[in-house]
Amino acid sequence: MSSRRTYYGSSVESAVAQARQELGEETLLVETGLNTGGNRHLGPYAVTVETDAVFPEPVPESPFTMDVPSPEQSIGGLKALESEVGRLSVLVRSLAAHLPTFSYVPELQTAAAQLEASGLPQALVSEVLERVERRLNLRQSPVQAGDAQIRRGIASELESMLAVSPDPRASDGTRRLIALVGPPGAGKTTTLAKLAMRYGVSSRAPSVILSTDCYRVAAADQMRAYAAILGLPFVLAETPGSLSRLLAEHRHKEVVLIDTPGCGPNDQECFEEWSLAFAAHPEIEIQLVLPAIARYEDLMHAWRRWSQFHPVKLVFTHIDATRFHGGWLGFAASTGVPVSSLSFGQRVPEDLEMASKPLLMQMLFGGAARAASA
Ligand SMILES: Nc1nc2c(ncn2[C@@H]2O[C@H](COP(=O)(O)OP(=O)(O)OP(=O)(O)O)[C@@H](O)[C@H]2O)c(=O)[nH]1
Ligand SMILES: [Mg+2]
Repeated sequence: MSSRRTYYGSSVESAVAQARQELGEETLLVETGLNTGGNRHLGPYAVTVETDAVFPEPVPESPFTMDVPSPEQSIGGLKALESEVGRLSVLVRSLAAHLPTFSYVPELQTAAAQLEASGLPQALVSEVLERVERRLNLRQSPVQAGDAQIRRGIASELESMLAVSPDPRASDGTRRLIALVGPPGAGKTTTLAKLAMRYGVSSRAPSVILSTDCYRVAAADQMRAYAAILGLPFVLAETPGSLSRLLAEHRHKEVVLIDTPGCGPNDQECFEEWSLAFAAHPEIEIQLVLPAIARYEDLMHAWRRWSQFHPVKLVFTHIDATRFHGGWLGFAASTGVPVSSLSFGQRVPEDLEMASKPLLMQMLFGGAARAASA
């Protein structure tokens, strides 16, 4: 049985073409004219054709039509969704990190904001302030604590979480062997030169500077030049295997200072080889050199990587390049590893200070806190 069907278009020709494409060239045109119905959005012209084809019942158009995406579009969409969810979860975490601040007693709220702004991780800020709150009985006491008292409380809690160890450990009673390890550009070579001045030249102890930095072209030249200026002998351990031999050759030196290459994340081989070579010499005190300008999370990341060398002390450099000292202090408190020294600039040897708790607190609060905690 034949039936009639209407097609629409921007012209009669395009409506007919559409009908023929769908129903075949033999389609019989029965009527043409202007589209005056309620579906004018389909085109101003209408053509009606007769056909024997059977059509399913038209499904009413839903006001909530949805395009069905192709598989490629679905994958792209999922990826976009995934990245949006990731972005939102970071945002939520960072917002959540600030929420507990509101539960501090009013006396601690300014201190909380200042400590967080310094880069001290939020968990540590909460821990310190909760301790201060208990110690000063701030929830119950009707007497308001003054700023100086709160600051002293914070300094004293933080000091109890931090360790310092400025003097190198003496193995065999007198010998001091120090190796500086750490990320590229952290300041290992410069710091080693400062230590060489302090422990080698100033103390007049028989000393040697040893470098294992033979990976990059002329890398050891910087250390060699410092050794020449300081008037100390310099030796280069060209392979991890040669470390033991050179240490044996210099066993009568009281001070042995070892510079190492800043193996990056892509130098895994260099990393593995040297960490094994150092593991065979527990008499060497390994100090991890890290830039104070790095964020707490970056320092933690570096710690996970460099702990393969089993560092027993921390040196923070580039202290002069930041005003926010909570990140590295929080890192030192979280790891519990003692801080040995702080580097405040490039000058050898002036810009190195041995670590002390008052100095660390001074960095966090400025001079007033140092006086308060002293
Ligand atoms: N402002 C400032 N610059 C520093 C400090 N310590 C080192 N530097 C500078 O930072 C740069 C890198 O220092 P290096 O001592 O060569 O660092 P490194 O860790 O030996 O670097 P690699 O051997 O390449 O891994 C040099 O220009 C230093 O002068 C510091 O405490 N403050
Ligand atoms: Mg170096």
